[in-house]
Amino acid sequence: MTAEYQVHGDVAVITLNNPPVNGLGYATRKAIVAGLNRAEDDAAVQAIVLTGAGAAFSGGADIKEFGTPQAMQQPNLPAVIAALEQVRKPVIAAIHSVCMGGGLELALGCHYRVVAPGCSVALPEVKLGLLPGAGGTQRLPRVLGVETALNMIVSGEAVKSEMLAALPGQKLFDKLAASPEALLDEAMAFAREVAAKHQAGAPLPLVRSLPCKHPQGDGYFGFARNMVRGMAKNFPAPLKCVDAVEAATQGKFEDGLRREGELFAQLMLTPESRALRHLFLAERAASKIPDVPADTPKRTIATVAVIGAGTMGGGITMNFLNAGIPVKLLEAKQEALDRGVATIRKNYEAQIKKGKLTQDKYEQRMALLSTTLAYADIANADLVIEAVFEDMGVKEAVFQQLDAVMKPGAILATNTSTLDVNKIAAVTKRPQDVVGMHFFSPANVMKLLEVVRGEKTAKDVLATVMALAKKIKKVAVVAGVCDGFIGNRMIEQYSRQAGFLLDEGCTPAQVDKAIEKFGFAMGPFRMGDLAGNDIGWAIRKRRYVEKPHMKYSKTADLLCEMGRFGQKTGAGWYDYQPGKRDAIPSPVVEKMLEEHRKSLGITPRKISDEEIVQRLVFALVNEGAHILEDGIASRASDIDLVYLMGYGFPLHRGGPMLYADEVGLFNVVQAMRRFAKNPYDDAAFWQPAPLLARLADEGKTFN
Ligand code: T1G
Repeated sequence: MTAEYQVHGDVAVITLNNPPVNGLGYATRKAIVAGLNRAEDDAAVQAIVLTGAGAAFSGGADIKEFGTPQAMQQPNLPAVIAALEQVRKPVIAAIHSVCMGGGLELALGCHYRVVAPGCSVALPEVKLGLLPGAGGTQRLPRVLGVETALNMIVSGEAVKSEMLAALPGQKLFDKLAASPEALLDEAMAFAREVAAKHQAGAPLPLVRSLPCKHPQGDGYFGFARNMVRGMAKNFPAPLKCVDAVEAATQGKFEDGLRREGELFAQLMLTPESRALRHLFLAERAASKIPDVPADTPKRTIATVAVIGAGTMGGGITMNFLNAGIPVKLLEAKQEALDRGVATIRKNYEAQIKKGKLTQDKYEQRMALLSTTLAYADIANADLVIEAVFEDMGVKEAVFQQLDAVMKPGAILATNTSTLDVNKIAAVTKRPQDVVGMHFFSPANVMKLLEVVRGEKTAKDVLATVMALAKKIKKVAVVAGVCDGFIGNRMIEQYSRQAGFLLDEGCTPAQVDKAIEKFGFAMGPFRMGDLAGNDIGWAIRKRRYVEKPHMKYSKTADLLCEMGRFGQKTGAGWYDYQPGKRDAIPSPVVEKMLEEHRKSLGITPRKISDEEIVQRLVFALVNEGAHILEDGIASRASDIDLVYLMGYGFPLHRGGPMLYADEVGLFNVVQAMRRFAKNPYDDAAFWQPAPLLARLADEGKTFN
């Protein structure tokens, strides 16, 4: 059942029951209306209570239903809310835990609302690239006032019920229950009270009948638009939220409702909304590992050890301290340890200065940190994460020591960014306990965590690490073992294309500007100068040995041979003034490129921004398709998540694989056929991955 109906004396109770969060899918909407009609027809029923079973009153419209015929199948949500308002007996919403989106709009259609404390109340549609499409932009301002309502609608952020109930003059909640446990009884008692009043002829209160005005309407909404325009870059929804709420203050309720409906329909069709809805579902899908059941028992992770107090080790450590998990940090030398701890302190102190951390929280976290130079001291940690120098020999030596000292059942994780986790596991007697936890720098900031599954990694180790990732607020994506896992394997092809574009006539600035206009925060050359061009240089040197057939532009090596490692050496692809980060096109680099092209006999040509973007992005798409075929990622949305969360792919485009779907895989393959004809490019690479060719041929999509 998706909504249960029970009568307690003279009160009918309709309980939404559509786990996990009582999403208002078609069947649930029908069941609500059926319950209302049944209560209307039952003379013994004097009042109706509407509530939710389980973990939510309602998490809103069923996001999984969007884009399917059921989403607008009558009764759609506005119709259910209209039915609520037409019931001639008092309907009381009994709200607890989560009341969001369409769930709050449903409650606003009731005559009264009783809420439990601790309930998260929100209209988060803007986070999906939408706006409340079932009257929320018209009703919420009528019960909370225009400014409070607009802030909630434009931010999409949740507010606790007791906060809202305490707002002077608020009409959202008629009663704040003593506790979640007391909610239903208090709601039923309240229902009986109001039933008596209405039997005596008092009219049923409707939110839609409340006035909605703002004393300085034009000025306020003009100001609101300016504020929103600044923060809504690339996303149309926030500004339309302002339009919809403004419409609520300008005329009849029905007119405002119609305006809201128009704006909602427009947003539902935008690629930005599709991207954000894709991201919402992708984040949740990523936590599911096809062959690891959700109820796989997890190991307890009460204490963590980190090997290596460098930039990565320090950042990794902070994630666990922030989650209240004690960490023992191990280094080979005291001064390295002291440096690492000092860096952690500095990071926290910077957060305190910005008001993002309180002094006592800082002290609590630092109290969870201990340090040591002896492996014996970390033997009892439940998880140890190695974050030492990116060299196989060094890592194997560390894992041999870990294998010797760590207690049975400890999880041994490596933070390697590209090395073979199976080889690392093979130096231990417990490969089933070895897993990759690839954090992204800065590890205490970047949300992405690639969980690298070795051939022998045990299922409970995976389940444990995925749950732990959620606890330390990371977005975890499982990757198989290959060179570069998911993200670094893809950026390798992206970087190769960037190099070829220089060979053929582009300047670094032209490539960066084109891809930054597409939406990347930073193009490949500015990024190289920031991260350090020597890092890529070291990886390429390894690849030249491992993959002698792979074609690369020589430009990046020529740059490094000039000692131009980027900002850290004051010059890279760009020139930099001392102490400044502004990237200045460099005549030295320009000259190097001209000489390099001459040496290759290449006559530079004008390359369009469109070709630059297609070659960089479709290189990601094609490699992503290979990654899917190789089973390194289990779904296209995981690849999108990696690139959105770890590599700065523009959020409003939903990731490389969704972007390819939006462009149309047929068009992607057509472009690749053109690139394959370019003698200075890598024709072999531009052969579409078989999966991509098949999907394009069948008119299908990745997602
Ligand atoms: N529809 C469908 N499934 C949903 C859902 C929803 N609205 N919300 C959550 N789920 C699923 C989610 O996919 C996951 O499923 C499980 O619930 C647990 O989610 C007309 C059009 C409610 C605060 O934007 O913010 O109403 O992975 O891991 O951390 O104006 O989910 O187990 O299969 O996030 O406890 C507006 C979105 C919709 C709320 C719970 N509502 N959800 O957080 O669990 S648009 C939202 C959330 C709308 C109307 C418009 C959170 C949560 P699975 P979870 P959680």
